[in-house]
Amino acid sequence: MKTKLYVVYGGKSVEHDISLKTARTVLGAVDESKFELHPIYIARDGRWCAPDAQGLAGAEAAERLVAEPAHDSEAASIGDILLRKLALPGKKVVLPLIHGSNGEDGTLQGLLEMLNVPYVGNGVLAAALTLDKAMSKLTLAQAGIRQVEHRAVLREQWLADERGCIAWLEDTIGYPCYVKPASLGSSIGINRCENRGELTAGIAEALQYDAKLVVERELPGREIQVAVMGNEEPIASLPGEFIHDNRFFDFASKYSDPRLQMSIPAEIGEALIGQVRALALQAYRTLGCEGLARVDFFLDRDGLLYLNEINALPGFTSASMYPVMWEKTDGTTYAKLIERLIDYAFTRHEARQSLSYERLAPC
Ligand code: G1L
Repeated sequence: MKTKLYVVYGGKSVEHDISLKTARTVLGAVDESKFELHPIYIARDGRWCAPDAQGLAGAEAAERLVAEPAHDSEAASIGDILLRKLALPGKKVVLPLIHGSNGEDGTLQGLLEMLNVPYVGNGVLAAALTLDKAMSKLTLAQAGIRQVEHRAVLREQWLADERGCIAWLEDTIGYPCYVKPASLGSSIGINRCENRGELTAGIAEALQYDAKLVVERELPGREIQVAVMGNEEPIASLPGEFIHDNRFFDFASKYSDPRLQMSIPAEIGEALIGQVRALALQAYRTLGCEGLARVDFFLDRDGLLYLNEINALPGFTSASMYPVMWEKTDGTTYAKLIERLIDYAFTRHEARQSLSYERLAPC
């Protein structure tokens, strides 16, 4: 019997369109002789839609849901849809392809835990931690992992004392720096600032996306990334590097700029390759990641590695760094990668089932 694969995509997020594109690619790639596809679309207004688009192939069904979101019963709640869908008999797994509040910040994972359904990717704690750059940096610092100098700023703090905030950031971080909303994945709301005017404008912009932001000192150097997957014994890919002339690229160019070249393995020498893979695994374990994550580093001119961030929701089209790194590391194709991630979802779920919820007699 085929495994039912519930792909949740869209979402009340500025990354809605990226999620759609990702879902299209995923649904078009999975082997339909092994999986029965069930798209679940979350519209921009947060409503959930999952009519039975029977007879349509996965990617087509996904398109139909986007084009006619009202197709579903009027006000289907998340709980209604999940309960109705997930009550179907048979082996099932959820693939959450969404970003942001009410999606991959741990809330959807919590709902799925309570429903006792296996799902791909990180659990509640790691999803919540990795979605908040300030919290993940704190946790990684505690583990002694080298990171770029940074400060977190809360909206209340900014509104109460703009001048004080600026003075503090100039003292501790300086220019050039980057301002980033604490919780977004792609380059949305991120700005490079070279002076007080740009920093003030950058903070105002980032605060439109999140009530918390981080300001990071710029570190001149190379950007190295490692793909990690697995649960208790995660494995790390060969490192990859983005080769680009301008150091920082905006949202549009990040997703479409053909000048952006990937180099895998990154040409950094055997010793650094070993170091960066080990560090990626250490960071993954520190944040309690499960399933997958992409770990991003800076390599400075002295050959020192700095952790930049852990992305538990990496770009995931067939041309994205994460899948391509695996392909170059061990030949795993895009479709096979999805199957491997689904296998990790099942093994984690099984391991959870064997936990004891009774007090055991001491042995
Ligand atoms: F399902 C996986 F593998 F866990 C997974 C889930 C989500 C991989 C990659 C992503 N990425 C995204 O959802 C996205 C942030 C690229 C779309 Cl919004």
